[in-house]
Amino acid sequence: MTITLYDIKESPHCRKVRLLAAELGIKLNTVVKDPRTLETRSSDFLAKNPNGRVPTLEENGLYLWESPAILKYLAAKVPERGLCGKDARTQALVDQWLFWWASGPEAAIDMLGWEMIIKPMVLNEPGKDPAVMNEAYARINRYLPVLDKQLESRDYVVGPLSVADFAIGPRFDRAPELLKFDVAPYKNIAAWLARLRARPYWQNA
Ligand SMILES: N[C@@H](CCC(=O)N[C@@H](CS)C(=O)NCC(=O)O)C(=O)O
Repeated sequence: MTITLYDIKESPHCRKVRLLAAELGIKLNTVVKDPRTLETRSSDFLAKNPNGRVPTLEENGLYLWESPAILKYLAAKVPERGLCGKDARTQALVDQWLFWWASGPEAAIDMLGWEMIIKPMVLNEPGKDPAVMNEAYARINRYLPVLDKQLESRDYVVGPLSVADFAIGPRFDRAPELLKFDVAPYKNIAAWLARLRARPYWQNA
């Protein structure tokens, strides 16, 4: 059965999905839908995802959106890898970190992305409002010590490799360059990212 990913190369949310598919050896049929040209606002696309956003996954009549849900769906296809957690306890911890990430730090990262990239480069608006950016940086810096502490005694976010690593790790890849924040001071996060980035597909996914 073909799995289609509606995708755009520059989207960090889409990249999470491509990375996990590479890890699991799942072949995706990628179809570019570029929000900048409003391809994601066509009635055809809105029927697949009423939010008009990528990533959106399609398989055999299922349309799935929100990257953490997509990550879990793909991981569930290869149960022997256990990337959703091998037991109820680990599964609950995977979910905890997914929800924490999406509702807290990632929301602040997206706030920065909107202000620093989308407004000035896509919407032709000034953006870069210092008040908004400072609020986002303050939130990020409140959350990163939590992740750093978690990684003090673990190789990956919940211990063994899981979808949580794919939800969180890729968001740091272009952060220094594009969003002007760096995790270098967080030694455990930096070491964990080095482990993820050593995976052979990581740079090109
Ligand atoms: N929470 C969503 C965020 C998806 C998202 O923000 N996608 C962006 C591309 S990175 C998009 O399609 N934006 C177009 C729009 O909002 O109109 C996820 O995790 O999948």
